[in-house]
Amino acid sequence: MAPERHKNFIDGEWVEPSTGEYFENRNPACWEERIGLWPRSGPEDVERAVGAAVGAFERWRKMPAPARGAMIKRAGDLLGERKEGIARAATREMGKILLETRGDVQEGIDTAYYAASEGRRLFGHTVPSELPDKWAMSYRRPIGVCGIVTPFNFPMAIPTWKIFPALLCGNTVVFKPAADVPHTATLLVEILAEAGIAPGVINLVHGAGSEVGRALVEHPRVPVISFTGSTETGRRIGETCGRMHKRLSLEMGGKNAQIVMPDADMELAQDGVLWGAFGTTGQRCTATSRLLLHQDIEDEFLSALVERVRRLRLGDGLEPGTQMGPLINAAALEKVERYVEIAHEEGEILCGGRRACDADLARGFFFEPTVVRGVRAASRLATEEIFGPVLSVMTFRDFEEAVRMNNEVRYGLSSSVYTRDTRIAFRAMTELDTGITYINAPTIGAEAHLPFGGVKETGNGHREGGWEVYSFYTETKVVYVEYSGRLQRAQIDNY
Ligand code: UN1
Repeated sequence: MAPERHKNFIDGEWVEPSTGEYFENRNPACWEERIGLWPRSGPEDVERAVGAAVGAFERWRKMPAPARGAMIKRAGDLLGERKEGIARAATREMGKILLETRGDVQEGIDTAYYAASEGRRLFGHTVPSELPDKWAMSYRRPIGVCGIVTPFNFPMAIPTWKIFPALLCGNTVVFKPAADVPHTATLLVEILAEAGIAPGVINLVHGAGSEVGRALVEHPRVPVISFTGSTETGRRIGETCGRMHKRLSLEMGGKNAQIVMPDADMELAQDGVLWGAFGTTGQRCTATSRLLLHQDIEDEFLSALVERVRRLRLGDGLEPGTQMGPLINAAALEKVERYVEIAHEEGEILCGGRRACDADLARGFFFEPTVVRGVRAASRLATEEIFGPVLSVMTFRDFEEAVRMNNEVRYGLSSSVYTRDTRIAFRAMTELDTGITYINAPTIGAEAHLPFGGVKETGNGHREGGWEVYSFYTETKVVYVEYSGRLQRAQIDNY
């Protein structure tokens, strides 16, 4: 049977791409399994989508924010009703286990309900004027069309982190999902349309980053871009947005470390690193890719850990009992293989280190969970983002050295420390140079209602999630109201 052809969503209609071209979406756990065909769109499709979004903006921005919120609440309800089906579709196209894709959809539901309630806040300030009979206040206005460009690893959570707040604030959206996960994106946009969002307010254009993403970023009528993905792509987007004076939120790479102090609960720290390093097959920007162990506990900790890593069950994420799915595609697998070659030179591979090649697993992009010991702090393994199930282990003498090692990479998303010492915990909170620090918990697992983002080359100063993202999607407008009936000159007449 020929795989089903899917469409773009522009101005409230499901439409074929102007190019007439399609790409195939396949299951990374079993590459011969074809899921469907999605549009390989071109700049003309972006042009139409942006035109629709510009047209819809004037009406959408005038709808009261609580009414916009009610529609987003409805989208959250529909996500809840279809959670299982969406989670299955997501696992099938991107590989992570069902438990995780259910969590991914749940993050979308939580984000919807938070956004809906924000429709009844979107606070401005009322501030005393320095002059009599005069009021001063601020309120938040939408900006316009937002270009949303998202990665494969959280095919529901990340798009909703961006799209729901953008819409709630009164902006319209053109959404370009990663080409590895077009199905989940389609299911999300179907829900938004069903929730009553008017034509043109949400538009979906499938295709390649180099074509669709680029046309969107370079479009003069798209004043806001939000991107999650690699630091290299983010840098190029940043150059364009800088030149064009666009507002840009970047969420990029990580090289997150878990630090284990000698007084820690060792089993808890092992639970943490297993989940942090091998959850989502290591394909989270928050993944634990460095394990920093106090030198006194290294041998004991690693022998227990490696035994548990060896027992991790690889397989199709839809099968109950699977603990780790495949990598997303052939390019990801090759990248991991290249890093493991380096690992042979830069450290000692304690387990894993090769493609999983038993008959079933050989049909997909499976790589054995890998632990590398004796990695030098300045080596490529210790400093570059791998985005796969490869954990580099290093040791430190004291907490000061652990902090230095944590902070010396160019990224700064997430960090974690396991200790029972309150003093160390508080020092970690203040001294670790990352956007998020976990005490006695792994580097992954950020909650949807708190600001999410990193420092240094991980981001550009913005945060997603929580209350902060609403500042990103609005402009502050200040209003002064005079009722003294005379000219009062600020800074001159007040004293
Ligand atoms: C990402 O890795 O790209 O904190 C996002 C977490 C998730 C989000 C991760 N809630 O692990």
